[in-house]
Amino acid sequence: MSRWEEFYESLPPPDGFDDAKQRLHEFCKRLGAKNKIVLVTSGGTTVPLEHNTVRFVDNFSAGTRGSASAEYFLSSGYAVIFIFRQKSLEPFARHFMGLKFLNMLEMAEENECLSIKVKGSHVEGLRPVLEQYQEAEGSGRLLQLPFTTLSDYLWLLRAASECLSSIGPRAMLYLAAAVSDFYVPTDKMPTHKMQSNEGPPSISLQLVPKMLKPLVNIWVPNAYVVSFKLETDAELLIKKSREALNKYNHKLVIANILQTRKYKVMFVFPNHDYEVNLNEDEIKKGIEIESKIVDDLAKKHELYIGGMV
Ligand code: PAZ
Repeated sequence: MSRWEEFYESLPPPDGFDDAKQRLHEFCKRLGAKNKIVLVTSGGTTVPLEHNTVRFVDNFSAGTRGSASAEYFLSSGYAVIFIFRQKSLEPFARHFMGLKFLNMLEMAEENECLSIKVKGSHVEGLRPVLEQYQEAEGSGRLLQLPFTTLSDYLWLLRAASECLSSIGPRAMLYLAAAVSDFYVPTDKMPTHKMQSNEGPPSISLQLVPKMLKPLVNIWVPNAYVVSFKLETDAELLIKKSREALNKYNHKLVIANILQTRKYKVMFVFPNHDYEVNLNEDEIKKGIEIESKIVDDLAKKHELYIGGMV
């Protein structure tokens, strides 16, 4: 048995997994015959430190990249499977979150009747978001499946990839989630909450096997697979992206640096690379880099489907 198979053996599928699998099958069956389908992964995975989990290791990812990209894929005609970290940003809903949402509203009292409405200054901005959301809902082209832990994520990733294999090159995988490289094996985890009166815990993290390998070679071999690489040291970015391409044989790595990820990424191919960025003017206008990323990818995917790359 390979390391990745052993890994799945050791981690039970999450609650509700059969239902998620059923929804994936139904989605791919209904839309797969005629459409391009993209799997977008988004947000960070947690790594539990106890079976009855009170504490866990997490990461910074807010789900901006994935949720914004999902919207742009929908408006480019794709059906979208959105596998996202529970409570991270979601397509469309991201425009209405937290104080940002409350600041869009105002109260009005007329004939002793209180109503709450969207402030006039926000109506035009929200209209396209609502229209796109209603279109995506109406056409059933968006399937959202949440995860929390690394294990939840990996089970969903494999199930979605296997479903997508039925549509061959019309499938794209856009793996933007920040997935932990380390985990605590089930048999090394305490059952109950760690107690501080027992002294500082010694936690031994193990390496998670790289799932890109079976994904590209076994689960969904004909899809257009795009992975993301995040680094904090710019010196490593291109080198590590190329290493990943050589190792896993997928199509493209989108490489980004933590601090500049919202306005600059590198598209890294086996033999060339280029920057996709936003200029000052585009940033001021509120243009999102994901619109450019998706635009570029949709063209490349079309060439791939036509057998040109
Ligand atoms: O979710 P977000 O918008 O805050 O961040 C996006 C990102 C940096 C997680 C994504 O662009 C990315 O690089 N994902 C892969 C991370 C990695 O495992 O290297």
